[in-house]
Amino acid sequence: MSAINKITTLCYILNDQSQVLLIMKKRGFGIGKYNGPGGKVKADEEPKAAVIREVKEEIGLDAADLVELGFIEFYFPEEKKDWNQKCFIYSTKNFSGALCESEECRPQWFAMDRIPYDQMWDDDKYWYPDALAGRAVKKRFYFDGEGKVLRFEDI
Ligand code: 8OG
Repeated sequence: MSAINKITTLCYILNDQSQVLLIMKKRGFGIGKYNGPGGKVKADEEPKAAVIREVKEEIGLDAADLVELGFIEFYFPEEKKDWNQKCFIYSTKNFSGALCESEECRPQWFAMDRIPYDQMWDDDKYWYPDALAGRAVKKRFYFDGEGKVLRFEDI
């Protein structure tokens, strides 16, 4: 198995109406897909600080009291091994500030039972139900070159 090449983060912001805030990525990696806000962890940065920074940059909110839900490892074929990553997952119900669209993405609330899995990464349907219910997530996914899940396992 090739090595992990980057550390990334995702944050699931939940409101009192059982909705989750997703972003439609307008550019870069994952363009055209809904995802949680988040992104790459910089050198010398803690994952939790990184995800707070990304939420602010991407959608203008200050996220607080983050709950650590675990992590997911993504492994790609040899020619795409640069994408191999370990992604730390967080959620929170505590946020403030004005929600806004950025050049990178457009935020949108979704009812938890109406997640648009057909417009998301192929793996998401396998672990969102746990993450959105606040259950720990520790999984490893193996993808083909087109981003389709070949198999996955609990760690
Ligand atoms: O900084 P950048 O936009 O490159 O970070 C990529 C973001 O995309 C990061 O938050 C992790 C996330 N991401 C992947 N693959 C997958 C995936 O298969 N599912 C989900 N939900 N997110 C992913 O890179």
